[in-house]
Amino acid sequence: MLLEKRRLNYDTLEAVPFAGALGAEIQGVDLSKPITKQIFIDIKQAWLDHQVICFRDQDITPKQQISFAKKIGSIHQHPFMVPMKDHPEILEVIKLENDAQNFGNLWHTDQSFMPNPAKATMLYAKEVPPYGGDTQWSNMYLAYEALSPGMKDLIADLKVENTGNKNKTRGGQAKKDRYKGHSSLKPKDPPKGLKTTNFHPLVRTHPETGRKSLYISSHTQGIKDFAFEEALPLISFLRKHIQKPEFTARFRWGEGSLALWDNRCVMHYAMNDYHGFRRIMHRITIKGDRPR
Ligand SMILES: O=C(O)CCC(=O)C(=O)O
Ligand SMILES: [Fe+2]
Repeated sequence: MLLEKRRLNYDTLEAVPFAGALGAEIQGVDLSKPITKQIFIDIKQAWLDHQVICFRDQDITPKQQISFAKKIGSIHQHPFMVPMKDHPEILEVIKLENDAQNFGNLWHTDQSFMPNPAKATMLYAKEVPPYGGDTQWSNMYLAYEALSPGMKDLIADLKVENTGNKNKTRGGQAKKDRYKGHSSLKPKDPPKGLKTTNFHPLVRTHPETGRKSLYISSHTQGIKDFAFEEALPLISFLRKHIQKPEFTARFRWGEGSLALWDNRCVMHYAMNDYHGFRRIMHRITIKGDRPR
């Protein structure tokens, strides 16, 4: 696998990659200070270049986080989860000492079951465990490019069926039941009439970079015009393929770390390996377009 040489220097900041596949730590930016036009241009470009950007030791208020997020796009509200009372734009992702489950413990891309899935997710660490609780991402440009020409041809025009609830590949369990007994994740019924199963291209083209990537996640439960038994082996193969370590990066959080990832070209996975400790994150998702 040949990785592209990545850009490290921008006019107002530096990007220090933390893995070969994707991900860079941004140095030289204080998010509690006004973000000038040029700083934002550089942040945006570094994000598109590295797919995931992380900032360390930031001290920002919920209002500052919201206004930073709004520079990327308008805020996306989670259809199944109850947001923060005082800041409905923010979802608190919490795992307490005695919770068994965490949120996002599957390879997925946010809201890929919606007609317009979230384009970006911003996670800001308020409290982190002394060890564990890392987030992993996988680069879907690389995962696509690594496929054989035959497989690329085979999947070129396929549409995946993504669902946010009662996924057939995971035993059909409802989200509400999955999070039952979890003291800190607050699922709610989605708004009436909301369609939470949608079809999207399995190979999508990024609207800003023009690059092709795979779009497959834990929400995928079928392929358009395929029988379930026919689709399952292909879905299973691709799910395994996207987890190849060479496509991935892993971030060790500190209090005050902030990560911004591009849901259009990366999958992510929240590690559940810190039992007995608490982890509290402030999460904002940004609205996206319909994948093409
Ligand atoms: O907590 C994390 O590391 C990520 C959780 C997740 O999947 C998300 O916030 O979308
Ligand atoms: Fe997620």
